[in-house]
Amino acid sequence: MKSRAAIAWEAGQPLELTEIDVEGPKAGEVLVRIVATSVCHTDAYTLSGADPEGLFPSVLGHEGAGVVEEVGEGVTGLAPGDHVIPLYTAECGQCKFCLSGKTNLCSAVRATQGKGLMPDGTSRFSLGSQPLHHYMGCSTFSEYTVLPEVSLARVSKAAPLDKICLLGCGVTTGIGAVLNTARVEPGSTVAVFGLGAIGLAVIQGAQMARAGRIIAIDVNPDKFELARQFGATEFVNPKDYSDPIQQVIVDLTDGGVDYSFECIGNVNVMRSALECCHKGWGESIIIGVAGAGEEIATRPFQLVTGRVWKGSAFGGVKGRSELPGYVERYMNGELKIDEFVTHDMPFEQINAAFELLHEGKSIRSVLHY
Ligand code: NAD
Ligand code: AHE
Ligand code: ZN
Repeated sequence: MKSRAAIAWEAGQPLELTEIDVEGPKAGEVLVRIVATSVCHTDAYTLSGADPEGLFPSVLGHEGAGVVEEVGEGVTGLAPGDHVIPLYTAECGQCKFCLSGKTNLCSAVRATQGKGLMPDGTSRFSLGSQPLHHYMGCSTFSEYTVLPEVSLARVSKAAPLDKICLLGCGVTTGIGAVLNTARVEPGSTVAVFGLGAIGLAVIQGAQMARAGRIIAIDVNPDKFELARQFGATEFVNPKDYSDPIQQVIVDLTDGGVDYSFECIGNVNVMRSALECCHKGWGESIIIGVAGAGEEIATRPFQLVTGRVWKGSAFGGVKGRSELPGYVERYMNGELKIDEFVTHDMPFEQINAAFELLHEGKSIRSVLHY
């Protein structure tokens, strides 16, 4: 079938809007009509050429929501008409990872996903004779996309797809990093580096966890007002200080924070986020994604003296079993999503959505097909 899509032909170039060919679902696969998708910084990171797994040409996009159109042979858990959120972290429920009870990282489709292919090693996307790569197992920048059944969470039909698409990545990642990865306790002092969708979702999670102080840090002061609305209690622009930012935070907090979160993808800030943690117990969670070849560093003494460095992927959330509950909490008014949507636009304006993100003018732009 034909599908409206945006193709990433090469690193650093705008996406090309065109009509591509999408093959129907094979065994264990599902054809989904994406109704809305947003642009996450990770899409921009891969398009920039910094992603060691980045492949071109490809159909990017991983923060979307849609409706099942057709299921392949052997698919039993989904049917046409179901509302779904694509998952870049699948949940098969059967692999060593899923059975461990220790992680949300599932191994069922991850190897082929990283190669831009479906589990059988082929692509469902093409333009003429040119095959196109899938991206993060989702490719939500095509109106019609094909995913493995294990990469789809079935959610309530009552929820607006143009809002819950943000649960496909940003909102869930930030909240989950607080509640699952860090397990922030009531009364804790929390520092959040970077106030895009991920950082704001961390702030929301910290408020849900009843943190005592939530320190919001960004070099763009335009981000502070929304951070305040999400529950941040203090605001720090590193540009206002001559001291290193870790020293500024340590001075503000009588020796350091209980938890810090890096939501930027900057390895220097990752170090600062670790080093602003309190001696003996402070934990720093890396959420930001850094470019090929970049590495983190600190003095081992920082860890010897009790600080802990952790990372979090999709907030430690198991998508098929837990995302329906996130959707319910949104519908019950227990979880904010609408506030992240700073722009709504037709899918055709996708390159403008990337520009707004780069310019720091948007939190999330939702694209409507
Ligand atoms: P974003 O671009 O919307 O937000 C980043 C924020 O960081 C901006 O507000 C920017 O002003 C700020 N910033 C930049 N440099 C800074 C500095 N030196 N000090 C303080 N603030 C600084 O991005 P986003 O969509 O919120 O994504 C944030 C990061 O999280 C990206 O690296 C993205 O790839 C990553 N991410 C990871 C996961 C995961 O599962 N681990 C999921 C989603 C996104
Ligand atoms: N491809 C990159 C890694 C990118 C990365 O870390 N991705 C996050 C999700 S970012 C969503 O916006 C993730 O979940 N990682 C775990 C995984 O299995 O990919 C690289 O460095 O190779
Ligand atoms: Zn993302």
